[in-house]
Amino acid sequence: MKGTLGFRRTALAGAVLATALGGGAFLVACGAGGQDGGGATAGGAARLSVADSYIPMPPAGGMAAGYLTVRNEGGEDDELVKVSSPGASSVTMHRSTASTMEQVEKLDVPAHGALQLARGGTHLMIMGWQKAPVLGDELELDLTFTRTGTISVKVPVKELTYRPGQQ
Ligand SMILES: [Cu+2]
Repeated sequence: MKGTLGFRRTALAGAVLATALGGGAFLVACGAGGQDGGGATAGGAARLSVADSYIPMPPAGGMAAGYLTVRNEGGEDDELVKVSSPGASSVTMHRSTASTMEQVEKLDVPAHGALQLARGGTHLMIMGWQKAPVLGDELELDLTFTRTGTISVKVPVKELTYRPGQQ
């Protein structure tokens, strides 16, 4: 009798434990799914995404600036080494200094950090538009990174005074 009761308790405890473990495994699976399948390399390779991209409407026939943020959620640095566009003959990377701006060959995208191209700082210079841009147009930019390869984004042409986060 005593032995049988003891066995039942053990079996019950086992069933509870199995349920708890099952729930835990389910949560882990959900977490991995939210990372776009990148869970296996978490903390390893660079994982890039582009946000807040825009081009302030340039004066007629003039050169345009391009701004965007490249986030790196991975554990490895990357660097932007080339930008091109099927809709413009020249896209270069510029860094603003106190009085002028200079072209740069590459821009760092630090691990667990971001590369920010913003007004008054680093930016893209877009020249030779195939078709004069109008508000609401989107220009494809192909961003090439040392490790990640090329990411293509459609960048909207906004009014001259536009800033991300306001409409
Ligand atoms: Cu410039």
